[in-house]
Amino acid sequence: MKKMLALVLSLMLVLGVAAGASAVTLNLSEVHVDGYPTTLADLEFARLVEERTEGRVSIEVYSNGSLYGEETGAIEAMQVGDLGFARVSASPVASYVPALNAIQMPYLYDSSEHMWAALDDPEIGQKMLDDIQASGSGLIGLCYYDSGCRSFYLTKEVHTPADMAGLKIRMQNNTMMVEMVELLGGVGVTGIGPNDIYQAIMTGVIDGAENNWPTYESKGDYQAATYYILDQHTRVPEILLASELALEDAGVSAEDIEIIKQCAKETQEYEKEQWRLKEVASEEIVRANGNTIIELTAEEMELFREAVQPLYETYAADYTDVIEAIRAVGETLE
Ligand code: BDP
Repeated sequence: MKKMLALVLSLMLVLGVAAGASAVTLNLSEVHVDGYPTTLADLEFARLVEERTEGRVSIEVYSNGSLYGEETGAIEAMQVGDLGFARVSASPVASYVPALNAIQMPYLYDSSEHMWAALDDPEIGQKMLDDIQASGSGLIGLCYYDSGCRSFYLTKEVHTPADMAGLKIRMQNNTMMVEMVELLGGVGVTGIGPNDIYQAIMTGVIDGAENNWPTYESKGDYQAATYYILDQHTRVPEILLASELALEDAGVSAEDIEIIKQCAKETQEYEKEQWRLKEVASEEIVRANGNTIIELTAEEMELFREAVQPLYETYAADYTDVIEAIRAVGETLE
């Protein structure tokens, strides 16, 4: 009888330990295709988290917008705890955390090095990541990824803002970005997810959109809008986000949240390397397709730059300290 009791007790203990250490699986939403730099980084993040938490936290990556075709949907799902993670552009996140506009103002950075020097700065980019959570958004900013420069791609040849008059252009869900295109003479259209842009151009709902070389190429949009106008209006970093509520509901410990943050940071350099390779490869594909790539003259570029300056008054007036700090970082690089 005693033996029996001991057996039952030890069985309960084993089961109890197993239950206490039970693994949780959380989903990660990604709009890009498999093999895209951010998707590769998501997978690397998932691999590291699984390894470092010794299986306590597993992350399932859903690419190509298969969970949420629009990033605002993913962000809102994270706010209510329905989704664990998402890799999104900083642009739609600014609709929930307006301070984020300060790191994606048009013509703010002189180069990729400039942007990274600002994002890596503890007082600028890292503070901004912390502010995402501190703002009460319910989101945890984990790290940034590279996304190059965004330029317009259209069904029509454009060299100046005047040429853009009346063109309907798909923009990300961010009112500043919509106003930007309006200051340039176009009409901003939102609510179209990255997988639906091709069709919207083909059916004449829009005359084009704007993005970096890899998205223009990998979504196939380069086959619908063949003029790529290198006005390079913004550098918008990508952000890997976690949901405070989803982590809490899943019972992820504070120690494991620290591990998750650390793993995310470690994937940043990996994504940047993948980005460098993909940017070149995508440009080659688009050029080989015979698309018209429009390099603007210095004067034409200046027209774009000047037209969007009012946004600094409307959207960055509360964050002049951040803008000045970013500019100061740029000066140290010159
Ligand atoms: C790409 C970003 C992606 C955005 C997309 C867009 O990587 O996160 O969803 O732009 O324009 O560059 O919606």
